[in-house]
Amino acid sequence: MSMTKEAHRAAMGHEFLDRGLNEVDPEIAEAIQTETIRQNDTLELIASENHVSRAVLTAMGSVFTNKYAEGYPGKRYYGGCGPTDIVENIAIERAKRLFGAEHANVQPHSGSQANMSVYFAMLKPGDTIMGMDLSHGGHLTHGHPLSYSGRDFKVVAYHVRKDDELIDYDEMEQLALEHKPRMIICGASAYSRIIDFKRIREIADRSGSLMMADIAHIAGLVVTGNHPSPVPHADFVTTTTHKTLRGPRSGLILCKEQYAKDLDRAVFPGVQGGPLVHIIAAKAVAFNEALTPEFKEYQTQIVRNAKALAQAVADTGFRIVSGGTDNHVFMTDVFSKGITGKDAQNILEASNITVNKNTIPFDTQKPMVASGVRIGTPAVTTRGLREPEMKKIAQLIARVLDAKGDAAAAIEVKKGVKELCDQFPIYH
Ligand code: DSN
Repeated sequence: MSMTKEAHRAAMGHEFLDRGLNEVDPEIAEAIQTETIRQNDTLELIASENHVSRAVLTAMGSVFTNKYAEGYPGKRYYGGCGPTDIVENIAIERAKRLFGAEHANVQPHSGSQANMSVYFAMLKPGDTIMGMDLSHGGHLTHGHPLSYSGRDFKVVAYHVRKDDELIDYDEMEQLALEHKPRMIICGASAYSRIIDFKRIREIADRSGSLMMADIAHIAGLVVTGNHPSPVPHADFVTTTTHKTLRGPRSGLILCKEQYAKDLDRAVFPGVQGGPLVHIIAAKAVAFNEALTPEFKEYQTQIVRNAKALAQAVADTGFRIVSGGTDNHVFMTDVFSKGITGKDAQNILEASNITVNKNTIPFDTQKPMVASGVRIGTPAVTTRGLREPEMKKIAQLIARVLDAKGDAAAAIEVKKGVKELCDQFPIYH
């Protein structure tokens, strides 16, 4: 006797397809719920984090996760890519419009893979590259010895000046003329001042170097005119899409048309296999959000908040690296009050304020200890906090750090954080 269609589907565990997460996997469902509560009850000051819209979350959780689509729109190695092509073409067009770029590749899974793809397209192992020293604010993938970028290439690092903690463009120029790097990499993960992309282009022209700007941190500021754009100057611009840009956790590359073919080949099949179509869909949604006037106001408020918070933290007696900020982030030298970055991070976390420890230029502590904490305003600005709340946050930070995290202070500050968070919920 043959099985009914329903019995056969049940025997294959087919009903799993339609069951909810709570039922199928309560452990993971509970962890997601706990994380949702943690985010709601936390002042998120990690400069590289943000809270995406429900629309972005929906696209990320869509059935496009089921699709293989190696190749590019109109040139795929798989059938059934019609809707995928629509999504990828929309994402490309929006990215080009948003940044004013000649060519966009929306397939990189992350910032690290975006950078790797540019190197793969233009460099050979053994070539010389020049990037900003990690401990001065650069990024692992800009030539740090522990990253692929430091393993495959000869690396020359430039720095900030000791006196004002600003990028030393004179040193950059002198090193570039001396070492003639194939590529100069600029952009930072812990630098609070405007980056002079025009000057870097001039240096690259003098040393015969390509120029790559990694704007992962400041992409949102760039597209809204809150930071000068590198697009007219750089041969390649890379970015993540989840920081100030407030999209899904992913990457993006922009370049001049002349490099388009080499770049696309480097991303796929050079560095990656099948693209994450659900994430590309979410990137398209985020780019659309970033094209609105509200996004410009949001980015402007991020900067206002960062300036207000840096000033208010300085008013409590902490030294701010370079004396303040022009963007979304600032580095607080907590060791100026005898606390290590590591201890400060832990003390603040116990009161539901999240930051990350970070080395500061010319740090005397090891990276895992560090003298600083990096503080950024993209996430708290998303949930609606403004300048008056920045003053409150600074007072909460100072209260618990000055008390070295003693129990009474921790409880009091946690209560203050909860009050602020309750006034500004993330998702209703
Ligand atoms: N981009 C780094 C950050 O700024 O947090 C992580 O790689």
